[in-house]
Amino acid sequence: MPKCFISIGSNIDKDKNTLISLQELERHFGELTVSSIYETEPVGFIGDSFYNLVVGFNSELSVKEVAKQLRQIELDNGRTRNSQKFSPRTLDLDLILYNDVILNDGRLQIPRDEIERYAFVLEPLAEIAPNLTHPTSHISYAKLWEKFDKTNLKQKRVTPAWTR
Ligand code: PH2
Ligand code: MG
Repeated sequence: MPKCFISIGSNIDKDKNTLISLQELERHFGELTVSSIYETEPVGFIGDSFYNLVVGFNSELSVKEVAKQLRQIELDNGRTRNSQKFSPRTLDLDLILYNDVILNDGRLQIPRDEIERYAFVLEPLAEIAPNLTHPTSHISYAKLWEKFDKTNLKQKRVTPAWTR
């Protein structure tokens, strides 16, 4: 079964929205592999800190169907489609990997370039899938994270009360 990885981000009501996103993802897709939660400084704008994490699951659904369900979960949880990429968000669910599929059709980009660009995606991904290799660079996520420039890194693992 194809293996999917989703990057989760929230910086509005982040405790509530992160918890709901995990419940909803499990309801839609079944058993999840869940990374630690990272509290991260917003990248690209000034504002409240985010919770970021990555989850993995197996699904028989197509790439497009998975992406569609993610959009629906976002909308159900108060996400308004703001054209601004760098703005606060209640819940952002990005399909970052679908097996080794490489796709770029203007709407969907897989693998998302954010994997290699942003610590808030790469560190949680490397935590749950260290030995998996990136579909185009063929480098493992553990290695990519090891090589990542961590100067000025502004994120830390946290354990919100609802995870305990
Ligand atoms: N998402 C963005 C822009 N900036 N910064 C952090 N820390 N975490 C995010 O998830 C994030 C961001 C666009 O989706
Ligand atoms: Mg995003």
